[in-house]
Order: sequence, then structure tokens, then C-alpha cells
Amino acid sequence: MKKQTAMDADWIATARTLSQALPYLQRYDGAIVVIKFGGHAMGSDEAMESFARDIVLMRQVGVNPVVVHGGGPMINKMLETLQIKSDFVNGKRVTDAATVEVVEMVLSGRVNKRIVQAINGQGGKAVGLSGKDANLMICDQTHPDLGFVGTPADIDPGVLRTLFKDDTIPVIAPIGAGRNGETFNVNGDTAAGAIAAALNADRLLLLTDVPGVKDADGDVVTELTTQQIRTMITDGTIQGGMIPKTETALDAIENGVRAVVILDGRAPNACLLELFTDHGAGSIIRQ
Ligand code: X2W
Repeated sequence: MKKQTAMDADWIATARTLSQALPYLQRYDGAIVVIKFGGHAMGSDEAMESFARDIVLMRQVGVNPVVVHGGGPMINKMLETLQIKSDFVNGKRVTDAATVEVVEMVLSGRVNKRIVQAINGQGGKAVGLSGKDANLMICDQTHPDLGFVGTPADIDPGVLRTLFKDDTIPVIAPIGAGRNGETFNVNGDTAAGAIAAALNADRLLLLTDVPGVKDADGDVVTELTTQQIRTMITDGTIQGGMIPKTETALDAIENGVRAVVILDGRAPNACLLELFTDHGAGSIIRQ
């Protein structure tokens, strides 16, 4: 025999939450959602597990999630161990021949497989790729001063569509192939934006370690147009690390992504809150 308890109220609330999610589940059925999972957002094992669970849930309810990851802090650590000095110029790592080898090993190896394993551990089916696989992301050199840093030039998303049909979640390391056999290091946000644009994605979620785009008073703005973002960059309201993120958002929207959301990936169930509730999360940017 089992008696009713005060906990029952929690379960009733859970059922209500699920019921309220119905219109969102219907809206996102079959949608393509690209999620950039940055190195700072994947800090702890718990954060990784919670992220993986959200991704598997998305797939379960009919979304086609595509994960594009970073791993800057993990690259820094390995370069330090190997005593290779590393500098950033405008948010991009100056990447010489020795550095690009380490970047590829860390991103395509350890970081990529950790995410793949975490998703599979939650009952999903993930496959790890880099931009080199199936010609997914061909790059040109960004600038000679940056060495092997690439700008995505030619994206072939065919392999991703094949994976969607097989109920498989692609997990992509931001490494690009050059046209002459080079390996290019691509900023994770840039790679995610380019892949989202090539897929005409319904959403690009940029998971970071800040709650969103802030106005002059320091308050997070939940909805913004591309024009408002441009003004905030020009008048200096948007600064520092938020500049490349918002520029990625503008580029992605100009090239066919319906909306971009900048949100705190460390917040519990950040992706679900954004996609499946009235509340949303972070800052959503639209045309
Ligand atoms: C980045 C790639 C990793 C990345 C780097 O070398 O750190 C360039 O700077 P997060 O964690 O998203 O910052 N590439 C060219 O973007 O990682």
C-alpha cells in the first residue's frame, strides 16, 4: 500500500509542464537546431551529463540537433603541458604548424569523443565528425598573420542530412580542411554559424558562460533584432567577447538561420528552457 504525500504536488506540476510544452513540441517537430557547446560551458561532468540529456530529449521529440563544440580551455591546458606558447588576436588563436596539430588532437580526439560518449550514455546515438569528414567544412586561410586559422568557405551538409535520417546526432569538432591538404583551426562559434546557415537551421543556440546580451544598464535583453544588435555594437554597449558572438549571430541570420539565441549553458536544462517553454532563456536575435 502507498499513501498520498506532499510530493504529489511536484508530480502534478511536472505533468502540467509537459502539457504546456505541447505547442512547442509541435512547433519544433522536424526542426534543425544547431547547438554550439563552448569549452567554458562544458566545465564539469554534471554540466556535460545535463547537456547530453537535453540533446537526447530533443532528438526523442523529433528535433534534429547538431552539436558543434569548442574546447579552448582544453587546448590551452595541453599546449601548456607541451610548453607551446599561444596568443590570441581578436578572439582567434594564432596557430602555427605545431599548434594546429595539438588543436586537432584535443578537439577531434578528447573533447569530441567525450561529448559523443556523454550523449550515448543518455541513450542517444551520436557520431563524432570534424569539418574534414565527408568534405563537411572546406576552409580558406583567415589571415596570414594567424597561421592555420580557417574561415569556412564551402560547407557540404549532406552527411548531416544522412545522419538525421538514421536518428543519429552529429557532434562536430571545428576543424576545417584546406584545399591543399592543410588542417585549419576554426573558432567554434564561427563553425557553428556557418554550419547552421548551410542547413538553413531553425535555431542556432550559442551556449556560453554569460546569461545573454546586456543593455547599457547591465540587464539581459531577451529579444533583439539584427538592427538593434548593430546599433549596440556601434555605440559600444556590446563589448569584448560578446562582439564575435553577436557578429556570428548577424552572419548566421543573414545567411538563412531563422533565429539565434545566446544563453548560459551552465544553467540547468538551458536548451529545454529555451525551446520548450514560454519563458525562453538568454537573448533571442531575429531579423
Ligand atoms: C579555437 C577553437 C576552439 C574554440 C581555439 O583554438 O581555441 C580559434 O581560436 P571555445 O571553447 O568555443 O572558445 N579556434 C581559431 O573555439 O573553443
